[in-house]
Amino acid sequence: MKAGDLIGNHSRAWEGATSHPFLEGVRDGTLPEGAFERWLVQDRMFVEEELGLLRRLLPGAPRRDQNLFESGIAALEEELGWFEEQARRRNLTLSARPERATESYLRFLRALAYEPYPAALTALWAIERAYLEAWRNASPGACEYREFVEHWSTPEFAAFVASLEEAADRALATGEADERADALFLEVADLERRFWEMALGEGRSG
Ligand code: MP5
Repeated sequence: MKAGDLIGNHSRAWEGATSHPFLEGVRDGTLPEGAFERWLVQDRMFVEEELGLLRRLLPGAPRRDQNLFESGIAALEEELGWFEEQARRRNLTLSARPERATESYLRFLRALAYEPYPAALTALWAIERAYLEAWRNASPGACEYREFVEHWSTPEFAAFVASLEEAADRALATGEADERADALFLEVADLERRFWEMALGEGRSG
């Protein structure tokens, strides 16, 4: 199996992850009040946990993939600083509680390090590819959100996602982890959709 096949094999689930009223709101500037800020605060928690995941996966990765993890870690560290700066500019407090959809995603990220490497890498690729497509779908974005659309639309980010896909394809080549990779891909698609729903204020906890 190739990682990219998963998108066509699960096109409805993928559509749910990458096209959403939240993204239409970003594009048209019609988001309900508070939705973008909620997404921002919750997504910073996601990025912090994702950084932990990359650090945990790095030592067990094949030598030829280690560079990819190192550049991913550096990019995520920079991104965390960027999120914090964005929050500061908007006077948002970063100490909020994780929403239910965020909790589910954080739990998923923590468990990924225990999955077979090819399946974990496929999930990581799906996570990044989802944001690449989702934010492209919001392009060019209303002016107050444009910086975010651009952040996940750069050629560098697209190249990183393509490198993850190549690495996932190499890792999947034995076929041994295909079933697990397929299941994790579907989980990512569902978690992504739920994250957008949460940002719009649906399915919130407490
Ligand atoms: C990403 C993200 C992309 N920031 N948040 C969610 C919910 N899914 C995917 O990850 P990155 O590392 O910020 O590009």
